[in-house]
Amino acid sequence: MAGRRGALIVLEGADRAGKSTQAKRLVEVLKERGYPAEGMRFPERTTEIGRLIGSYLEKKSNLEDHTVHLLFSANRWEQVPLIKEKLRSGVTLVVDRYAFSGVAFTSSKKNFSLHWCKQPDVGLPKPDLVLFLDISPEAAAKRGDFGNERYETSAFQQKVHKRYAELMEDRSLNWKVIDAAQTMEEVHSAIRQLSEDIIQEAKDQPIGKLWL
Ligand code: 2DT
Ligand code: MG
Repeated sequence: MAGRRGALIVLEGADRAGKSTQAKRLVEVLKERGYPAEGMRFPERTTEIGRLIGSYLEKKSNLEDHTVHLLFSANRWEQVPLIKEKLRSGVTLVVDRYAFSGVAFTSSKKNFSLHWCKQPDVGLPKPDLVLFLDISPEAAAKRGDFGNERYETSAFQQKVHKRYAELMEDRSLNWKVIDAAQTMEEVHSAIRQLSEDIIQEAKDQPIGKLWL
């Protein structure tokens, strides 16, 4: 029916929680079940801003901490016209990281408040569902070593986990915590069910604004 929009579904969580694998699988299965769906990820490293971020994460360049925070946010804003267009055309978007990663990571640095970190992303399209793939640092470590990118240390990841917990206290967002220590199939079926439910709920509602 005309006018029915797709849902904005975000996956968040620590490294090794399985976000990218689950995002990909969710898109495939939604499509099989007849829901138009596409994946998206942040940072989106292929744009000009994304290349600056990629080089920073790979430690090929250094950027001042506020500056890189704003670049991550700008990297989302530059996709907003596309996000709105897709949702309005009925496509459900499954997004691997969003503003919550932005806030959780930067606010884990010294002298950054949660409040300051949220501001650049205020007004972004609001996710209809935020799936937090929760895994203990110990269980994550069993899945293999961290990589060599910036932020990939267990000390930093533990701070990030605490910041996510603070963000999840915000009841104006539809957070769902998934135990990511379950098998891949169990995690998948949990998020598929929640996603199918939210697609039904969101389809007749306007797109919301984040943190407004
Ligand atoms: P991936 O490993 O998922 O590519 O993430 N990050 C991400 C931020 O610091 N701010 C942000 O706004 C976003 C979206 C999390 C690369 C790293 O970038 C961090 C891990
Ligand atoms: Mg990574």
